[in-house]
Amino acid sequence: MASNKRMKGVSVTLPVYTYNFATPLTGKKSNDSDHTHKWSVGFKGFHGDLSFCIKKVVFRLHDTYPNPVRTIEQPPFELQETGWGEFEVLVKVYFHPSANEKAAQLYHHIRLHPYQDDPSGGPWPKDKPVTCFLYDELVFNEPTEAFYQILADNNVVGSSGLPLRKYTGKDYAVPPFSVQMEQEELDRLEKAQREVNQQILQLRQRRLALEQEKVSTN
Ligand code: SLL
Repeated sequence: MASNKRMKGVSVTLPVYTYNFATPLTGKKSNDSDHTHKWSVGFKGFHGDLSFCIKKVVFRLHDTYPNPVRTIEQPPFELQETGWGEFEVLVKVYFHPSANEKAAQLYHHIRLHPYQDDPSGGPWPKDKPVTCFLYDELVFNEPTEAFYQILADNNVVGSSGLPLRKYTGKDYAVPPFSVQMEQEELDRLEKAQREVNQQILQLRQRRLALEQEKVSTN
């Protein structure tokens, strides 16, 4: 029997990401269009198909678009468009009513330009899609017993769903996030923290030495 009782003190995290891919438009454009790129924007999780808990995703585009509010009701929660400029999309994620959760709001910045050379050296190839991935987490605090069961049945409880190792293949559509990447980031932060602590220590000692010098010359 599905229960709407909330589970006190329980919190479940669902790691997700938003993405966009963009390539320049080639070939003849219609005269009244100033669009330069075709692009897609989307929302995904790391646990495979999320339609077990997500009812629809609404993408709110820049006001220069006709009908800027676009609703996608089934996976892939992805939208294709063309345009000329970069902007922030509001991504509103709606859960099935049985989840008893409010809609979540994420933001994705649509990137059209590479802003860097190709990692292999040389300029960015014209036909290589520009990609932008943003990691996020949906946190369900005190879910209902029924929703918790759905999350558990879909392996969300107790597993981030993130791959262990960094992806080294060539598929541009694969997000870069992994347990390894997270660990490397934590290591970088820890190293930076150690360096800052070391500098603080050195500066304190220097100040002390200067103060003692001042006392002895007075
Ligand atoms: C910019 N702040 O100036 C941004 C706004 C808006 C992009 C970018 C519209 C397409 C259309 C389009 O590409 N808007 O007119 O249908 O770069």
